[in-house]
Amino acid sequence: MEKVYDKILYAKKKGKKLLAILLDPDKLELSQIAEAAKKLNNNKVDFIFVGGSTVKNGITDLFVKELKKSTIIPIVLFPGDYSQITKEAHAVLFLFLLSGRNPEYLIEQQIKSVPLLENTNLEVISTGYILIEGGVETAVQKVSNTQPIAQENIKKIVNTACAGMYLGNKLIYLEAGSGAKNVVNKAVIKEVSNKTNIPIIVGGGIRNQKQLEMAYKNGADLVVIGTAFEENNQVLNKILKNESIY
Ligand code: 1GP
Repeated sequence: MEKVYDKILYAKKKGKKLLAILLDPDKLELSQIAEAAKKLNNNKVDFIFVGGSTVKNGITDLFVKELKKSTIIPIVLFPGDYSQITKEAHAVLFLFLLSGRNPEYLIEQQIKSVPLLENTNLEVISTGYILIEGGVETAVQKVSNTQPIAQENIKKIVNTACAGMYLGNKLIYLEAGSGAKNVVNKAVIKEVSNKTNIPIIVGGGIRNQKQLEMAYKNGADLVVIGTAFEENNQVLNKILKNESIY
């Protein structure tokens, strides 16, 4: 299978925009996976992200195994905790919570994940993860015990993203948080995109075609949708056909 990061880099070079759907093993039953996968297979989904803030130990492994029975879309772990790492997936976003000042999410989790990464073929993709104020207190904020950066503080967001790039991150993830009321705004995406040269992921609160287009237009290379798909898995047909969701 083509490497996930190569696909992202190639798409960026060609100006092709990518879409990932986030499935949270805590919210989707094993028995619902096949049905959900069918919806993803029928639409233009480039990656399936799997992860959540509070997934119980061992569930992700079963979840990804089940998912692979129903799809050939590459599965990328987006772990809220190192215990969610499973060799069953194709790649893992190796996350650094750069907006926070909690050493647990800056280096401890990464060290704890090493034994789980050994003897796997997982593609490990270093990702600078920046939590941005999305209008509601999000699960990431609670679990990581860190504060998001205000949307208005563009300079700080840009400097944080650039620091991640200089540290060697291969991706920057601008995250408004799952279920965010306000998506990451265009000025933020645009500035980060202007000042960095690595692919940018944008997620959190995206529910319609307009928001998707806004993110792409301002420099997002990959957009992640979770909650809107969970709430209504017809959402993809509608988003891609430019119909409003609600
Ligand atoms: C959350 O960016 C993802 O980590 C997706 O957010 O669930 O709000 O789509 P939503």
